Amino acid sequence: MLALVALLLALSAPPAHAVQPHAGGTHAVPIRQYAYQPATMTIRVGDTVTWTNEDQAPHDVVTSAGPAALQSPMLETGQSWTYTFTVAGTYSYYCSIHPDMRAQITVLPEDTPEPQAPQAPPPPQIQSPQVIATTPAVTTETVSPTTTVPQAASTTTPSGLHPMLLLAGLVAAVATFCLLLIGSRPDKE
Ligand code: CU1
Repeated sequence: MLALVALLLALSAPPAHAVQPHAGGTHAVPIRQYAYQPATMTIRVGDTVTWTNEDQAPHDVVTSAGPAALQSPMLETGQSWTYTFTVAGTYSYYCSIHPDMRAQITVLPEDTPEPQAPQAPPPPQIQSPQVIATTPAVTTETVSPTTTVPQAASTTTPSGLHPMLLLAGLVAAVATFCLLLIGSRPDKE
């Protein structure tokens, strides 16, 4: 069981890192068949992107819009160009030789806690079932006292008879004792 849990944790951890590109991370964008792959990607400030031309035709990377201007040299087959994004924002770029080749990179601020947002909702969802779970428990406890109340009433009724019987027995015992005393005195006189 522990091994299974450890395996699940180990398997779930790497995707979380893949979703959140850490600052200073590296990303590869191959240029294949007149297309940047992937055409859209989201990274963080401080991340580095490397474009590599895998086509026979030359390509480059030129921004058409964005907070900073990018202009790569012409990349021949097998050549690559690396750029480190320092300004957050959305960058649209294209190939100056093939303007139909378009792609986009969204650069998030470094301190944006993206994976913590989906993690925050689960705790309140867990807490609300716990509150609901305690509420029925209280109601079941309140039901059980009502059933014990008639039991207590029925037990008090027979227990109330016992003192009466004890009193009657005591009275009878005292009476017989007194009668014995009275009866013994005239014999001596
Ligand atoms: Cu091109």
